[in-house]
Amino acid sequence: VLSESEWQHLLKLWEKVEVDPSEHGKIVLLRLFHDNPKTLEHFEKFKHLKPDELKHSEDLKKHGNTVFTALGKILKKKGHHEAELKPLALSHATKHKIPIQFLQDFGSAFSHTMAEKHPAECGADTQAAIKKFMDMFCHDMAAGYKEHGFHG
Ligand code: HE6
Repeated sequence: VLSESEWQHLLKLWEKVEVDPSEHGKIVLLRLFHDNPKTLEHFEKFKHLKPDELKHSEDLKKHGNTVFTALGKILKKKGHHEAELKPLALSHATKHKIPIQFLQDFGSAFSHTMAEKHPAECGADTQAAIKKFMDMFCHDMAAGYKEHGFHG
């Protein structure tokens, strides 16, 4: 459970993200694909691209926007995100089949990217809040996965 001050740190950071969600999303996804190349294999539309094509893909920016818009909606619920998480757990468990470990890897890529791009908004307390938020996200996604019989 995050404290009110931890949520405030996250919402303040998110104001920076929202200036350009597609660019933030793209950078985090590129970092994820680099750190764990197995994550890329799940994307039919990206897995055949060469590294240079991936880096400049408009489609990847579009997907970055999709992912970060969803993440922002969840964040703004400050823990009361059941309705937002439900469809995500369903699609990532049954359609995309994404192991929870990959969601954790996404969390690391997200956290590292924020620290790099927004050092002023990413002090130790904000970093700790990001970790708590992503742990909560992964925990709740895992619970949703189980309901669909996926033990990723
Ligand atoms: Fe995924 N995703 N995703 N995802 N996703 C999404 C929101 C995916 C994610 C982590 C998605 C993924 C593989 C996500 C995906 C499609 C993630 C939305 C809103 C949509 C969509 O509606 O299209 C997180 C943290 C959030 C918020 C992997 C790997 C990871 C780690 C697809 C292959 C695939 C797809 O469309 O094919």
